[in-house]
Amino acid sequence: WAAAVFLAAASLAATALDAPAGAADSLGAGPGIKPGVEDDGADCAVPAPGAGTANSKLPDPFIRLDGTRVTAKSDWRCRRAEIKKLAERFVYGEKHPKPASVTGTVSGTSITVNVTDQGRSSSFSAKVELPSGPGPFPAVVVLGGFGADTATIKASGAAVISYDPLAVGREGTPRNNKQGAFYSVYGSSSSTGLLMAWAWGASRIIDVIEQSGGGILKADAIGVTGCSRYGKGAFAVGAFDQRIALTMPIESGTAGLPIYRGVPGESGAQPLSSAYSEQPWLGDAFGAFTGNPATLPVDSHEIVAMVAPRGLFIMENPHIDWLGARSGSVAALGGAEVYKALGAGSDISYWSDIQDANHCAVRSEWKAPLQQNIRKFLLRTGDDPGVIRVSGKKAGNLAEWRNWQTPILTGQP
Ligand code: MCU
Repeated sequence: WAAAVFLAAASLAATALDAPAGAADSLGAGPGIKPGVEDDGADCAVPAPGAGTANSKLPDPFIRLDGTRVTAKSDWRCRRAEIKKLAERFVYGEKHPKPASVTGTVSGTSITVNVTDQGRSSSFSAKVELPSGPGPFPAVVVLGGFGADTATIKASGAAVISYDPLAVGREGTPRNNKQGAFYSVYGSSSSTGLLMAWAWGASRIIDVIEQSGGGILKADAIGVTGCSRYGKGAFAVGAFDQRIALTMPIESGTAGLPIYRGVPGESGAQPLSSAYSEQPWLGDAFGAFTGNPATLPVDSHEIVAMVAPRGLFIMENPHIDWLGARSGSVAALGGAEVYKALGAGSDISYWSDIQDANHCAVRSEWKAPLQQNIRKFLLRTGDDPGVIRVSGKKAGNLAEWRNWQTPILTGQP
C-alpha cells in the first residue's frame, strides 16, 4: 500500500458531539494513578540485557531479567524500567533523557520548544486549539493531521495540540542520515528510529507545558493520539513518558501495536522487514530481528504494559489486512493482563468492532468511548469502565501465544 492510498482514505469529515457540560459524573476517587515524571523508574537498577534465547511465545511480562518473578504491585515500576531498556535496545532505539536545557512558550494558539543538549540546539513548534470555557485545560497531543477526532476531543473539553512529528524526525531519509530536531541534537547517524524521536519531541512539548506554570494547559492531564504511522508514534509517546495520562493509538499496524511474533503468520499484515525498511520508524537494532522475531527478548504486549496503569484506548481496523489487527488484538489482550494484575483492568480499552473500512476514518463508534476516556483520565470527572470490543473478523487468541499465567500481585502500585 502506498502512503498516498492511506492518506486519501483518511479524509472523512468529523461531526462534533455536543459538549456534555452538565453530564459528567463527579466522583470522589479518580481512576488510576496520577501521571508522574517522564522516566519514572530511572532510579531502578536494570542489568544489561543479554541476547535472548528463541521463544516463539510472548515473553512473560512478569519475569525480571534476573529470572525472578514480580510478586507485588509496587514491583512493577522497576520491571517496567527493564522492559523500557529492552524496548529501547532492541526495538525503538534510545530515547535520551530530558536535555540539559528545554525552553519555550505556551499560548492559546501555539507552543514553541527550544532544546540544547551536548552543545547542540534545535527548535520546533506545535499549534494549539483551545476548547470553549475557562481554562486551564487538559490537552491531547495529536500526531499528524488525519484520523484523530479533534472535534470530539475539543467538544469533550480538552485542547488539541497539533504536533508534526516530521519536524522532529523526518521521513524519506536513509538510516545513516536521519534528519529533524531530534537528530540535529543526537546526530544524523543516531541508531534511534523516528518513532522514538517523535516520542522524545512530544516529551519536550510536555516539558514546556510543565514549565509554563499551568495557566493555559495542565501538564498532568495530557493525552496523545494519532492514526496509522502516527498511531505507531502515539503508542511510543504514551509508552515512554509516564506523564501521559491517556494514550490513544489508532490503526497503528506493524511497528505499532501488533505483536512482532504474530506478524509473519498473519495473512496480509505488513511484514516486519517492510515496516523496517519503508521508513526508519524503528531503531536500527530491530533490523536483526525482522526475519526472526522469536529471538526478540521483548514483544509489543509489553509496550502496552509499559502504559499500565495509565489510561489506554486502542482503536483498530480489522477490515484492512495490512494493519495486522489480529496480532494487534493479541498485544492488547496480553498487555491487559498486566493492567489486571495491577488492579487496573478497567483502565484499558480496545475497540476494533467498526463498520467503516476506510483507513483513519473518523468513526461514530469511537466517539462515546473517546469522550469517556477523556472525562476519566484527563478531566477526571468520570469513571466509565474500559471496554474491550474485539471484532470477530480479526480476533486473536492470547492463549495460543502465552505459556505464562497472570499473577495475583500484592499491595498497591
Ligand atoms: C499503518 O501505517 C502505515 C503503514 O505502516 C505503511 O505501510 C503505509 O504506507 O502507510 C500507513 C500510514 O501511515 O498511512 C497513513
